[in-house]
Amino acid sequence: MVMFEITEVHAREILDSRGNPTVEVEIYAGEYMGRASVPSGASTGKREAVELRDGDERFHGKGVRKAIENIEKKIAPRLIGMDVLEQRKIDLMLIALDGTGNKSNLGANATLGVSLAVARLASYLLEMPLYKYLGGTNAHILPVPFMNVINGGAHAGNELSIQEHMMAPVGAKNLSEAVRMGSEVYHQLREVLKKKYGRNAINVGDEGGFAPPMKDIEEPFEAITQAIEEMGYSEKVMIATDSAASNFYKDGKYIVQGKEYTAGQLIDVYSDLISKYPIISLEDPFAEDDWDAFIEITAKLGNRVQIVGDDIFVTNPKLIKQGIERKAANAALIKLNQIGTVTETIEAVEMAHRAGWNTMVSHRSGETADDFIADFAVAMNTGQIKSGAPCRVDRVEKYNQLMRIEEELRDSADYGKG
Ligand code: 2PG
Ligand code: MG
Repeated sequence: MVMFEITEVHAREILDSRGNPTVEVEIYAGEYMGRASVPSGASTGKREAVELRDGDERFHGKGVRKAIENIEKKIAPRLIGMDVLEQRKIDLMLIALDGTGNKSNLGANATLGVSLAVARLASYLLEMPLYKYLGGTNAHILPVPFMNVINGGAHAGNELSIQEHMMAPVGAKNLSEAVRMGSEVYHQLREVLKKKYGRNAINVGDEGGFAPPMKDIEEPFEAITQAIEEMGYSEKVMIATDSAASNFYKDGKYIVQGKEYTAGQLIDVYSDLISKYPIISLEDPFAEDDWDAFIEITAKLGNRVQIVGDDIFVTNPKLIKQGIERKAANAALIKLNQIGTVTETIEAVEMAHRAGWNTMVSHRSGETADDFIADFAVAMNTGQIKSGAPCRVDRVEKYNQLMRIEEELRDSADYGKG
């Protein structure tokens, strides 16, 4: 049997797309090295695995020296000598060494950095593309890119309550055509916004989408629909949202654009939006603890649109299982750093797929140039990915990697869920 022993582990502090420190890890097997870095969210679910921050005077408390020390002093001695090809064994070792259930001991930023770098090193050693190493011979579906073109909520300095207004070129014939359509609509949208709201409307938010000074819940949908129509893509490019509703939930009420709603009233608002605009997917339409509202919207609208759980499930197989049993959604958002290892993330995806749920692999609002999620989405045949607008290197590098993969797979690739 082939075996590649881990010989050296190194971690350092680098900056993410928001200029905050994050963890980068390098793992060696002899002269070969696998490198990975860890993203970071702004609208985080409270049950996410813990991101360890130093809390001292450096970087406004956001330093990650503790996580790095955990990698070099606690994880490395266990990792050195292990076989790089034993991803699951390594991840189980990380989980056991942490011992907490939410990675609060070692930090999910420490465990994930290691877990990702191990996978990448293994794929180099086997001279295999990462998507094929992780997904096997059937990894062939290029995901529909859900591009966040109007930013709000915690990702922008504007008044919009809904965090993400995305477009999804579902009718493209392949991924590279989807990326082209996405870019074309994005630039058309820039013109639409400039004309209607002036030059300050074309500043961008954390995920590369525009952050215009809009006041009404419908304005972003109107502008995106107009840009899609002007490009002639009405039948091909659809709209999706991530409300990240935990951020506008207070004392049992939802405060959207300054108005208060009960969960029932907010369902009516969503229902109205999906009948007016080509919306196909609603992520986190309600707060992470409001399971009843998730269950109700899934029963009422789940046959018309995809209901995606992000903060409510936090890529945790146990919570996804509950969601399936209680019919609280029909899709799960998948973020590696919410759970902290590659193995647990694979379990989360498989659990969702077995129940007939959709999955969407996701970036975080704080990203690095690391394009791991592109390969991961193909490996898992999720059919959907969100990586922000077709703008800013931290966002487009994932879409660019998907185009490279599509080129490599050629005729054996499929686009979307078919
Ligand atoms: C989300 C993510 C990514 P954040 O809510 O889905 O878009 O945002 O990384 O800030 O949690
Ligand atoms: Mg979300």
